[in-house]
Amino acid sequence: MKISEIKPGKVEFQGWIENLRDKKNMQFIVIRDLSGKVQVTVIKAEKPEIAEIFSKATLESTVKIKGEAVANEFVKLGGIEIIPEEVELTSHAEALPIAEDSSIDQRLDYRWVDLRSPSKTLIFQVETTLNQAMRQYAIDHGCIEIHTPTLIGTSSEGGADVFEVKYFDKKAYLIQSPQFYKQMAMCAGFEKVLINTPIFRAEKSHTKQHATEFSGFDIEMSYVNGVEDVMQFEENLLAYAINEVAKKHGEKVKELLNVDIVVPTVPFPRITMKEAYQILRSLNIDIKDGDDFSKEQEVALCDYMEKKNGHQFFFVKEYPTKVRAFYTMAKEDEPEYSKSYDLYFKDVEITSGAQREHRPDVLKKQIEERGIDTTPMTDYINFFKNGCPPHGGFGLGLDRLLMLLLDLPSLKEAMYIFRGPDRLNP
Ligand code: AMO
Repeated sequence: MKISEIKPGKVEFQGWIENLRDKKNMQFIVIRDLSGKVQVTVIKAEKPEIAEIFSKATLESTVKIKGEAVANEFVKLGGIEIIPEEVELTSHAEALPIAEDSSIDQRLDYRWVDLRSPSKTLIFQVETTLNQAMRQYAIDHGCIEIHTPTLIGTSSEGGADVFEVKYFDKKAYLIQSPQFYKQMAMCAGFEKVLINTPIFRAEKSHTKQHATEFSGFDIEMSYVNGVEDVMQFEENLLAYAINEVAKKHGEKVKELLNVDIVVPTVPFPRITMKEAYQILRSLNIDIKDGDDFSKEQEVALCDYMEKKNGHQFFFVKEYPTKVRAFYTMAKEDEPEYSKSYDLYFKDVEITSGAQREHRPDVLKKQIEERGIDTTPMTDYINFFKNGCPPHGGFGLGLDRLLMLLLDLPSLKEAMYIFRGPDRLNP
């Protein structure tokens, strides 16, 4: 049974030795599992063989206990104590290699110990609910969930930040995005898809929001009339999922992490890139038309938008075509700007989205214009030669969303196991 289910009567449970006080005549042991803690009381004269086991046990060893739970108003932990009848030590713990005040990098070396606390477990309970609710919303709104490979024969986003792997006698790459596969699903008539997949980026960035491997949540949808359809889908999905997190974990998150989960109202504020340029210039920040944001410009814009709208999210849409990936559709009336967007949460970009160029001849031209060799892209371009509806979608970084939702200092805390330029272990 779980410790939280213990009531007076016969009990059998397992857990970790969290605390052990070995007195002259008695032992008081606190046992913990994920659901709670309970005190075990041993009267040495009555149970010498059990007292012997506990006298040799170390903190954080695990035990299996059979016994009698009895009410005792003097016991602080729930007014119940366990009088053990049988005790088996199921593992022995060596002295712990880290403490609460160890640095994050020391803690990551011993992540299995670092994670042993209710506030850390809560992060992953929140992630479970968040991801499940996002999937649920997508499935309820017509998405088919597809499982796509992480090995690919060509770089899927352009750019240099791709990991190369040996693939028998050829080269393969780890996906930087499931972009090609989700677009292929539109060519296959799937209409709407959802993908949860690991994503790899060979970026030597040491920031709070960069990892070399992270969890992507991707959506692609057909028959769109523009990027607005995609943005609406995303804002509704996020509002739904964050509301589910608030309902299920809001109180615990406040208690253990001192964070308020704010359920965002829809629609999220939106600005165009041209408006963003004007805002930045009004703040005396120099930015030229056609430029992408620097990190400082992003932070200044996020700060301005949050103060102006009292909303933690906002979209920036219609980026200059040249700063976006080759698959992005340009605006018909103004081709130097594109049908694209990014979504910001607090001060970080959490999503890129766009309507895609689905006409194979235009797509090929766009790839060439960016100086990318079209030969390895042949299969990708071929997807669109047998009919393909107008479509768009987005890619969201689940780890970034979780980090920001819980105000965690970096992805190192938000990811179960962090992968960065200097970290491949454990
Ligand atoms: P983009 O490259 O913007 O777009 O990536 C989408 C989202 O992935 C997250 N992200 C990261 N998270 C952690 N560490 C990183 N190094 C990292 N890089 C990106 C961010 C980002 O917004 N194919 C397009 C999406 C699309 O258009 O559908 C793409 O990959 O949250």
